[in-house]
Amino acid sequence: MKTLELAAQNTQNSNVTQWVEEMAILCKPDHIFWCNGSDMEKEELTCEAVDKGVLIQLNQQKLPGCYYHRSNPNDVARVEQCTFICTQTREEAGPTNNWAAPEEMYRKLYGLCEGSMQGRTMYVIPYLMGPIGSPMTKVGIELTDSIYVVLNMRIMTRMGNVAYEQLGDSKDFNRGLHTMLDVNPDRRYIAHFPQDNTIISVGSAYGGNVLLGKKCLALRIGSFLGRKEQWMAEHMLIMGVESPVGEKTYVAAAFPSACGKTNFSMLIPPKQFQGWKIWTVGDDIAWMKPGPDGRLYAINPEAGYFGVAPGTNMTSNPNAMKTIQRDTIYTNVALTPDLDVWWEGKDGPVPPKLTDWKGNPWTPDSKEKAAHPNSRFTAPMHNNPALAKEVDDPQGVPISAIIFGGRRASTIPLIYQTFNWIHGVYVGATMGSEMTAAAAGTIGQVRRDPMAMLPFCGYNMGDYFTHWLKMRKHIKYPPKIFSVNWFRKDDRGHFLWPGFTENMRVLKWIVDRCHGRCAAQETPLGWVPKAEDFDMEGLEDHLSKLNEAQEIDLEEWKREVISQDELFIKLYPDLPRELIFQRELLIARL
Ligand code: OXD
Ligand code: MN
Repeated sequence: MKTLELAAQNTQNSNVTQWVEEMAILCKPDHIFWCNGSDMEKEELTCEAVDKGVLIQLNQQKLPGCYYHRSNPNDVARVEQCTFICTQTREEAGPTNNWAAPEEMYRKLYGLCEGSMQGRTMYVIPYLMGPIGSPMTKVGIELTDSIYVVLNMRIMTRMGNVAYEQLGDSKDFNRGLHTMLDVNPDRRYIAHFPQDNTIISVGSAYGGNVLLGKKCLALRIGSFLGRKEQWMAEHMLIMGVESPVGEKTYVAAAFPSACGKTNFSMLIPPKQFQGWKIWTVGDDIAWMKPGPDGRLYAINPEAGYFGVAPGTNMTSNPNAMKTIQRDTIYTNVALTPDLDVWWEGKDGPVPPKLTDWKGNPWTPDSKEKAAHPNSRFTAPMHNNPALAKEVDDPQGVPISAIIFGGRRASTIPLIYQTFNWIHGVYVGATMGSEMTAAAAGTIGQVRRDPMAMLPFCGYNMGDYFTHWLKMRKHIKYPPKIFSVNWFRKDDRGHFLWPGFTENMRVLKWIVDRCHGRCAAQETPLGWVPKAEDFDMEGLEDHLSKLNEAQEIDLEEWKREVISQDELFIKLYPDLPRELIFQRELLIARL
């Protein structure tokens, strides 16, 4: 490390410079590169990444400003088994997290980091999670030896000197250290030290494990800080629903990874909904805090989308297709001979020849998928034609409805409204979903994923439920809470609801309920739409399927309640009694 490079820093904040110096002494990089977030810097780093073979320049006529990256095939998803919450006690992390004692984990990881950046550059990435100047925004600094991480962080966050400006001379910033080592799964750890506001990630280069602002800071550390500071960090999209008369209603929705949050947040209403418009505030994460007017306000801490490519097309998400036409980094998709991108479920015919995500020749006869099922695009939110202008508003948007939804082939109806906040917390807490490719694991198996936060809650899940219950006291006008399931199937395995654009019909009912514009029918689960209030104009052929999608099968529900036991028993010592009572009430209603 050269003194000269420490002098080239862009901040006078000695809390930052001292920590960077300490980490540089540990990791021993050949160079330190202080990112400032400028366009010139982006160009310089992109050229370097191309020269080094980290990025491939895509066809610039078709995809201006777009690049391609192939990850190590052993490193393609989040690895929950390597993710640790290192609180002082095991109880604070709770039974749903891997726990290690902080001292022990620091020792192990600093050991692995020792000299890990020799022959490499350490990039210092200052970034903001949240709009500039927002009291909810947090500052993070990530040190990494991956140029791919720098270029992705530049899209996913407000990155550069702007973060030093917000930080001033404070020491209140997240310290993130990332080093790839030799990208070996045996030496892969994503460790969080919530009490120190610190993250250390080693041995991976996959987005969710290494873009430390996203899952690590905005959710795991964020949820921990949220409990301490009376706010909520949630795995939720945020959207604005504008009616034909210009009324705007803001909705947040939690679905597990790869269950369509990005698609839903960018929805284009069907033609029968003339004058309705959806505005995207965020597609993955919401930070929510009670405002002075008694409502719950949300910001999207991110500045880009790290979306799943397969299945993205002009039907599922036209706005995403437009968003990723330029200035996008693609990871692990397939390539056409003219350096365009392709993935399973993209529009148009399957190309006769491709190079697959591993770099091998691929034809439609090939047995394996051309794009990895968890291949991704990283795209700036400002490319989204439906981007809400409020996205940079420091005070955020007031949330009227919260939606919980999983991927469930049976049991869970298309839509119902919970009776009240506590009941809503119970429904969110007992959410289940079939597993997807976003995390390494058994695809298709149903697992309980409370509030879609199972892999992202930075402390004891039982205490997290208590935090949700307590927040009610601070929100005078709480959002109404709904449950949705776009994925229910009939006996022959066909989806009962067409989904995508048609989800607008469900959303409109939710908005009408928020404004008290329609009554609803009471069921054992909650309130469901009356036929006359649920707009099926143009979709009349689907009426019988809608009824099937709304069916409440008491036998299935008894099994559902019994299967919740697994989670409840696991969390029992810290489970708020209110949730146990809610379960009793549901059983009684059933
Ligand atoms: C994501 C995830 O990448 O949830 O957003 O895995
Ligand atoms: Mn996510």
